[in-house]
Amino acid sequence: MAEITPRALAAFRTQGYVVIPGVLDERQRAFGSRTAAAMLTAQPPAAGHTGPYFLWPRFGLAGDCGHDHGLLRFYRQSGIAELAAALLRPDLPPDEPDFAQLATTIPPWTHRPSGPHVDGISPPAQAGQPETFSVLAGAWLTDHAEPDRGNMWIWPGTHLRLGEYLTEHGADALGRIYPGSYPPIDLGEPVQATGDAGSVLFAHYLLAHNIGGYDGPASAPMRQVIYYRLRAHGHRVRWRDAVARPLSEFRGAA
Ligand SMILES: O=C(O)CCC(=O)C(=O)O
Ligand SMILES: [Fe+2]
Repeated sequence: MAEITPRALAAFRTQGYVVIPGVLDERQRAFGSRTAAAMLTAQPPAAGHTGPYFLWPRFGLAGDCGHDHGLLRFYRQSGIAELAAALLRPDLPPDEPDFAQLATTIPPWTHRPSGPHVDGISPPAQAGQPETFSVLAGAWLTDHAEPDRGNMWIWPGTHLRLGEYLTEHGADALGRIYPGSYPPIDLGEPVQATGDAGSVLFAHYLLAHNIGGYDGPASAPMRQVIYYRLRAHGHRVRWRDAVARPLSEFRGAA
């Protein structure tokens, strides 16, 4: 069974992300893929669309027919909650998410991100409390072993540098950046997250990241990831402290 080793925790703390292999077994992956396929049939991308295509299901109360959303059931079966809890402090387990993101990338899409973004920033006109969270969990339904197959781009270590910036400028500086952008800190060089299908990527909320290109033929399978944006219990009231002290919600000395 997949677990968070001390080495994985150390990587998450210093790099801001870690890929845990072998989290989803065949049955769980098949269930995730069936659920994704049904969602894409109900809300398909436009004919001929290439590049990213995202769906954002909200879970709410059990649906009209009394069933929970498939992606909530997938979350409960996948073991992601237990792994996230092993990254987070024992007294701050993740709350169950109330929405998910089905992220797909349809080839060919030769694209290189010009820079990163931070999630959950609304347009300045509606600026208010940013939709911060603790950790992004991405369940890879498809293979990410090779780069340039829609893999997420990541700027390692930026979660710590952005935390320093927010300590200096105040946590509310987050709400003043433009959506789809990132505060002016030293980014360093990006990497692409790679690993096999069935892996789960955990990325710190503050980590600089962006959507990557898919340099493959139109006949190649679309890339599929299910993302959950997880909040450690009580994060909403603690968010200013959580972003100014980026490791304070996680295991190990903050
Ligand atoms: O496509 C991806 O893996 C990244 C998506 C992303 O960063 C976002 O939707 O906020
Ligand atoms: Fe993002």
